[in-house]
Amino acid sequence: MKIDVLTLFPDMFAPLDHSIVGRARTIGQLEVNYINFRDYSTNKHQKVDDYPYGGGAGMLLTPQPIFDAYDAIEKTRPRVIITTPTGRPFTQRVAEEWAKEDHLIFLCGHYEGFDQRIHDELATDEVSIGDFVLTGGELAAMVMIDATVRLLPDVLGAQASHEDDSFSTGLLEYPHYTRPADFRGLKVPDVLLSGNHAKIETWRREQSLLRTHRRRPDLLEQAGLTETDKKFLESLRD
Ligand code: JFE
Repeated sequence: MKIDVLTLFPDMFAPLDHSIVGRARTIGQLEVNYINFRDYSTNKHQKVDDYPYGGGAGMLLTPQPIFDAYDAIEKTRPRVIITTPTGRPFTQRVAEEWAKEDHLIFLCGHYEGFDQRIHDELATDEVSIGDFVLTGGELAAMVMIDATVRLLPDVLGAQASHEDDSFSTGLLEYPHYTRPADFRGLKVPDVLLSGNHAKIETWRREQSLLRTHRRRPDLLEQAGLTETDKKFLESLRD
């Protein structure tokens, strides 16, 4: 996969080098380029922002530097992703779709965002990482890049497969324990030490259901519950 990031702050992406994204690049599954679109400004002071027509607070990113930076990228119909609080929610399903692509372009805004013509002419995907307002698109782009790149073949290596990740099953993951079995009197649940794999599987499923019921009841509607699952959830109400 190739990822091009158009940003005024390429240095903000340094943390990705220390993450799974660094590994993906090392093993040759990923190429990432950071393009500072200020370099494409034809303004004598390299300005990239301007006042909003109609008035109002704040500044907007002006089309020229971004269109020119975009035109300079060699490409055959990549997704062009804008991160914005007004986008549709970024989810695991979106990451799974993007992980199938061979080229992604991220446009990272600042100030109050982009002139609408950038959205209309360049963006294929407008996505939000949550209902809060960041100061710019870089942190949101890093989150999306991390979630997408870890799904590329071989990137997680010997680490766990992502099939049971929370959200892939539609439920939150069950609690995990490792050694010691007793830490300062805090015991690992007996069932996990029992060696009874059928009982362990039932316990894990019920813990997932319990956790999802308590923390994210909205997820239960889409979760594909069995009759046994539904009976267990009913029993929680008594
Ligand atoms: C930008 C800003 C006021 C945007 C209507 C570029 N999930 C998520 N939260 N925040 C962002 C994404 C995000 C992404 C890109 C951004 C915020 N801002 C700040 C300020 C109104 C805005 O959009 C600028």
